[in-house]
Amino acid sequence: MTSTNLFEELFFQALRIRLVEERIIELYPSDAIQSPVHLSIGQEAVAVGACHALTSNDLLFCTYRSHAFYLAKGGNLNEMFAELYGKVTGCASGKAGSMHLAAPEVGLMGASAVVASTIPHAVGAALAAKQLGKDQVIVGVFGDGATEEGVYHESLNFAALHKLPVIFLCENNELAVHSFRKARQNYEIVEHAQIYGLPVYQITEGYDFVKVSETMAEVIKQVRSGQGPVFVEIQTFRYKEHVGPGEDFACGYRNIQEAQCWKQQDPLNLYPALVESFRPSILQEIDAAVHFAERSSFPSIEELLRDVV
Ligand SMILES: Cc1ncc(C[n+]2csc(CCOP(=O)(O)OP(=O)(O)O)c2C)c(N)n1
Ligand SMILES: [Mg+2]
Repeated sequence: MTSTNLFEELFFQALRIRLVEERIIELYPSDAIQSPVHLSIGQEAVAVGACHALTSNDLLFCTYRSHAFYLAKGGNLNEMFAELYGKVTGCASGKAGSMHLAAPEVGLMGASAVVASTIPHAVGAALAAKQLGKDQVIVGVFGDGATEEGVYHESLNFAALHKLPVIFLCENNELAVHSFRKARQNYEIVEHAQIYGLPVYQITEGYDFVKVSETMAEVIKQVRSGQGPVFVEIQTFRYKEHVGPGEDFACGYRNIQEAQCWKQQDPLNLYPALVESFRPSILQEIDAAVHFAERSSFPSIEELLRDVV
């Protein structure tokens, strides 16, 4: 594939995620969506670049902000909208909602509302992959806030000690809800990760999906060859409020200029002709997925305890 084709392919994926989330914003006031939503608008390039270099055999564990990763890993769009609507045809039969999407058939093993809680799951899966001799790379995705949790540190240490095939992927948007990283952390994320003996990569241009994908391809190759875990920090920017469909610049904790700076570098804003060429087919797909969710049924009472252990 030429680099132009790679750019267009990743652009398409990133635009698809953005248009899906913009549809969620449009639908939200109707109350048809039955769960809180943590949108990834502004952060799409991380998911798109990271997933491009993975195979469907590779596993991914992520956070409540996971629409982008679900779609980039190949999760079914109809099942995603149905899940948001709380319908039985959803990817978790309508019982999980936006914060707990999963598509194990394509390697998206789960997401969780509890900060940092899927990091040890990724490490456990990596331990299993190593012990069973599987040719599998596992990725654990988390935010900058998760690096303050004890289980994060235990996970890095264990993975490094046992040379597990896991990538720790930190989506650093510098925020945990309304609190800036500098007000919470007396360490630099990659410097601290190095203490555990992990090789680290840092990408400051987190809007550049080609750069993310090329770096991740190199990292994945390294991990697949059995050299042990790697840590990747990607700087990114959340355009919307922490949770919900709106913006929060009026709250006063951050300023809109910073967002404007990031938006000026965002490829989805820089190539309007490409957006227009891809938009009709994506909107058609989204219309069909929303229609699928609308005409699906809510789960019956018998469904309540199915798959619950
Ligand atoms: C263990 C735990 N503590 C606190 C919370 C409340 N909480 C929800 S999201 C969040 C911020 C997490 O920030 P970060 O990890 O950077 O992810 P981001 O939302 O920026 O993607 C917090 C503190 C929680 N869900 N779980
Ligand atoms: Mg954050």
